[in-house]
Amino acid sequence: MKPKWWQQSVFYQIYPRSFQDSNNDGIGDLNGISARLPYLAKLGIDAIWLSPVFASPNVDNGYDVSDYCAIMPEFGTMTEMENLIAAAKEVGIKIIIDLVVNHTSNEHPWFKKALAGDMHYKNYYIFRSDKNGLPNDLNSFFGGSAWEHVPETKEYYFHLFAKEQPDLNWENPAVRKEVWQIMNFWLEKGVGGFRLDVIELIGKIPDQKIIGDGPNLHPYLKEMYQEVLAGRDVVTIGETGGVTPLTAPLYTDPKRKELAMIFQFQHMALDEVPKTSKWNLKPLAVPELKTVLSRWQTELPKEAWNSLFWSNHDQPRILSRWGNADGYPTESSKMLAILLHMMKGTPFIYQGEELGMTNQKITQVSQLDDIESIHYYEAEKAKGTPVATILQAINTKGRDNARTPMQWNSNKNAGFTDENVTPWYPINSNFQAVNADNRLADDNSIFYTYQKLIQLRKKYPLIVWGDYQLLATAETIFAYTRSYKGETWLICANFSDQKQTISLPYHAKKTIIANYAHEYHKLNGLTLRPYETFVVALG
Ligand code: ISL
Ligand code: CA
Repeated sequence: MKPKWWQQSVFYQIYPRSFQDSNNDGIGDLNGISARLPYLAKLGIDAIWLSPVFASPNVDNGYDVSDYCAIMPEFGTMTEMENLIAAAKEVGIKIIIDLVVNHTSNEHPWFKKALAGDMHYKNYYIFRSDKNGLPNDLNSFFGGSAWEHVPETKEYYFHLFAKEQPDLNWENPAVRKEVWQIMNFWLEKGVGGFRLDVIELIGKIPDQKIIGDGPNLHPYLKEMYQEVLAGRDVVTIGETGGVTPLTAPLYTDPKRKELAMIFQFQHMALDEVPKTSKWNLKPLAVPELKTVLSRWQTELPKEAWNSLFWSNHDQPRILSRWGNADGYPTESSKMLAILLHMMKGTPFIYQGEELGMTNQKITQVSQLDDIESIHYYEAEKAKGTPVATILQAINTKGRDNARTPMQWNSNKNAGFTDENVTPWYPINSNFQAVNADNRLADDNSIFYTYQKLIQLRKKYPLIVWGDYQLLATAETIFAYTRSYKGETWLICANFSDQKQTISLPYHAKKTIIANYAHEYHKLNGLTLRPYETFVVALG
C-alpha cells in the first residue's frame, strides 16, 4: 500500500472550551484556536483533532450534539469555523472533527419530534414498551440504568451515556443516511477527516444485551466507507474502547475498506483493578505497560494501523499519572514523550501535554464539572463511601483533570482569558511555573523535546516504518529497538526514580535524542539516572 499522509503525521488534540478564549467570556473558542495556529505550527504538528464544536446543551461538554451542522454559539460561527479550516491549511495543518453519532443530545430536533410522537423520528431512537418494567438490566457508562422511563407514552428509551444522550437506532437506514449527509457536509467544508466517538457501539443490539462489537458494526462501517469515504484522501480514527490487536485489523485493514486507524485503550486500564471500574485504582506496574504497548507494536498485522497516545480529554494528565510530577517533572515527562513517539503508529498529543501540564486537585464537590465524575460521586455517596475516598479517586482519574484551561503565560488566568474574567473552569494553580511562555524561553524544556520528536519522525522513515523489538531488561528499564533497512536504533528508558545500571551489549554510534545532556557510546554497564532516557543509532 502507498504510504498515507496520516501514517507519517503527528496529531494534536484540542478541547476547544479550554484552549484559548478570544472574546473574554471565559470560554475557549474557534477564533482563539486560529490565533494560536503559529504556536501549533512551531510545535510542528500536521493535524488537529478538534473535540466537538457543534451546537450542544453541554451536558457532556459537546459530546451531546443538538445540531451537527451548526457551531455552538459560545465557540463562534460557521464563518469562523471556515476561517479556522482555511487558516490552518495555510500553515499545513488539517482539521479533523469529532463525529459523535452513537447518540444525539435529547435536545436534538429528531429526539424532540420522537418524544412528541412523530413515528418517523421515533424510529431514529430505541424506544421499548414499559409493560414488563425495565426492558433489561443494561447499565449506562455514566452509572445507573441505560433505560430512561417516559411515563407519558409508557415507554423507555435507551442511552449508553447520560439520559440526555439518547442512542441513535443505527438499524434504521434513514439514521445512517443522516450520518452520511453530515459527514459529506463537513467534507465539503474542507475538513481532513473524522474522529469517530465510541464507534464500536453502533452495531449494538440492546434487546440481546450486545453493546460493543455488535454484528452490524462492520457492515455499517463498510457502508460509511462506500457512501462517504471512498475516493477521498481523508483520515478516520475510531474510538474503540474494547479493541485488541486481534480485532484491530477488522477496522483498519485497507482491504476491508472501513477506517484508517483506531484508538486502543488497553494501556489506559493498567492502573485499574481488572474487571472493576476506572475508579478502582492500583499502581502502574511498568512490566505490564511494556507488555501491552509491545503487543500493539508486534502483534498488529502489517496491514493494520494504530495510534499512540498518553492523554486525551477523558484521561488524567499523564505526568501526574505515570510520570513523577513532584520529583522529576522535566525528566519524567520527556521520558514518556520519547518512549511513545519512538513507537510505530500515529502519535496524538493532548493540549498542554507538551508543556508538562498536571492534574488539578480539588477539595470540594462543588469544584466538579464533569458529568461522569458527578454521577460517580453521587453513586458512591449513596453507598456511604467517605467523601475523602471519593475525591481521592476523582483527583486521580477524573476527567476534569485534563480539562483545565491551557496555560499560556504567567499572568492571572494564564493568558487563557482576560485577567478580569472568570474562566469557565479554574486554571491549574501551577500556571506560573508551567506555561507556554516559560517553556518556549527554555531551550531544555519539554516543549522542545516534543518539537524535536516531531521533526525526527519527519526525517527518519525508521520511526514511521521500522520493526519493533522489546529487549529483556530489569523490570523498570523499558528498552526496545526499531530496525529499518539495515539500521537499528535503541530506545532505552529508566522508568523509575532510582539509579539503575543497564547491561545491554551494544555500542552507540550516534545519539539521536536524550533527556539528560549526555552523549552515549558504550552502553553495557552504563548507570542511568532517574528517568534517564536516550535514543541512539547502534553501530
Ligand atoms: O471517559 C471514559 C473513561 O473515563 C470513557 O469511558 C469514555 O466515556 C469513553 O471512552 C467514551 O468517550 C467518548 O464518548 C463519551 C464522551 O463523554 C467522551 O468524552 C468521549 O471521548 C460519550 O460521547
Ligand atoms: Ca470565548
